Amino acid sequence: MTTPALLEPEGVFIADMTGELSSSTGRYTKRLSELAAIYSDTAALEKAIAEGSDPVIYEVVEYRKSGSDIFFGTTVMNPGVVGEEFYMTRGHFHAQRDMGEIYYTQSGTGLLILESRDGVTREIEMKPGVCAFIPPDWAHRSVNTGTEKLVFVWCCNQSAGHDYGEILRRGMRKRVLRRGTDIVVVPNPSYQ
Ligand code: PAN
Ligand code: ZN
Repeated sequence: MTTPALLEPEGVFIADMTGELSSSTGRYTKRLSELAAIYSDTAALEKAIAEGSDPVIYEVVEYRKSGSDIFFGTTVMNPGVVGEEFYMTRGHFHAQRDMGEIYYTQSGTGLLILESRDGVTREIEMKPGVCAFIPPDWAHRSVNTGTEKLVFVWCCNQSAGHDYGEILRRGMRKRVLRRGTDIVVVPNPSYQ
């Protein structure tokens, strides 16, 4: 057996309010128009886009080194709603069903919604200092319920992969809505 080459250790500074990494290897941005399928209020979504604003909902910045088992990065979510529904990520299961993840919130507030394949749902509050443990085989979606950016650091195995298909097709069982000044978690009426 050959010994793998040693990788160089590195301290990466993560700016708590912007999620920017002092050293990063990739990034992507998701705008509202790319996420149309996940919001229930199609009229509100079309109106926002027709009015010329196709806001950035979130940005993901990653630090990934070939030859390592783990990698990490940040997700930076803007505040806002589509109709009553707070800005959220697509949500996914990991393609590798035995691989979990952690989400450590650096700034802002939100809700991490999770569900198992057989329909158990959970919510974990996201706020600075909370490290959410996402066990293997729980679908996970983050929702910015605050008025500031929600910045969290995630870390998982590079092989974990994303399985978006199931959540895109049928949605998640719970939705997180703004009702006046309240944040409410309600069953998803269009869940199939
Ligand atoms: C995160 C997510 C990131 C964006 O890095 O990929 O927050 O969410 P979606 O991928 O659901 O759009 C993660 O959970 N990686 O496994
Ligand atoms: Zn994940």
